[in-house]
Amino acid sequence: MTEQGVPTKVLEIAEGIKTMRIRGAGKIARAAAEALKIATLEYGGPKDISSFKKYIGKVADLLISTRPTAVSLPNAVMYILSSLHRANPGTFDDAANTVVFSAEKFIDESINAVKIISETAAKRISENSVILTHCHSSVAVSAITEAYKLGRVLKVYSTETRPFYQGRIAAKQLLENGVPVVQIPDSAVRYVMHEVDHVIIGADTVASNGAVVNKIGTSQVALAAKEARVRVYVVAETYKFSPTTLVGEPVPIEFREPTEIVPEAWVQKHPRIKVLNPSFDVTPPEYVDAIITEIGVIPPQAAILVLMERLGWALDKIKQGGLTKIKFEDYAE
Ligand code: RUB
Repeated sequence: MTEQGVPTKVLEIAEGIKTMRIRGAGKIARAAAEALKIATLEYGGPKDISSFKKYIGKVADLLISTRPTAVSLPNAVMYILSSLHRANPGTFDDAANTVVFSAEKFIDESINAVKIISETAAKRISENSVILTHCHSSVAVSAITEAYKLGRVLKVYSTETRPFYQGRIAAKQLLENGVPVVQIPDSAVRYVMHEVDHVIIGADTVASNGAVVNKIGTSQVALAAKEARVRVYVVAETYKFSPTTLVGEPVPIEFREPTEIVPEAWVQKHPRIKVLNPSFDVTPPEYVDAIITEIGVIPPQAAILVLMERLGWALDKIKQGGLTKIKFEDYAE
């Protein structure tokens, strides 16, 4: 337990997300839900609802401050806090049970969503397909593996995904699942695209207009696919859809350290050099053939329907003016 009363394990999860030991939008969301559960079980403050809500709001703010782009993170936190808000608990025990229950429910539903998406996506992959994937999306890996088990995947081109090389994680996991993988540099995407049947990628955030925010380079992959008339499928759980984009909030793009791109010594040797390291980019809806979610296969333009169906509670909050600048410490009250 730290001085501020936040359990060490929770701080470790927050640090893990920040330093990308825990990464990928789905994993981040589940880790945040787990952190709220741990924070509740290890709460040592006064056993009244108001103190508990203040504390849990503080933990929520800490968690969502770790990485800005994947909306799965605030959506997971919001899912749990809004259930606390709606339950209107009469005792501390009721409040604590509500948080633990909805954290577990979020994690279970999230894992189940990945399973449903993978089964759905596998049906869209034709026999003997060559697939290209970018970065490491656990949903994309799972969907490709499912299709492979059905005997539909010939091989997978997996990009390195510079500068953090998440593509190596995708390649490793696919290989472990028996899928033949060819690792390529990001710059070889257009070179191989004529051989590719389907591009399958994950998402960090889907905006209300259907634009997909994913690892840097995704929009170039989609551009090359469109030129070659190759279908682009985005596999994404519904908690990756962003309610705040509906009221015009842009999706914040994370910029990471220059040293991920060039070594410190090189920067020191060339002090006038500037390095730009955006971690995500935006693929417009026209470059996406379908978004495969746990509630079905939709055209990106139908993102608004997903928001209404799955995140209606968040939209209500937005209408009341409460969610555009999320500050959970106030929201939990
Ligand atoms: C990971 C990334 C992934 C999405 C989806 O970025 O862009 O494609 O998060 O992943 P980072 P998943 O490595 O910077 O977190 O399907 O696992 O949720």
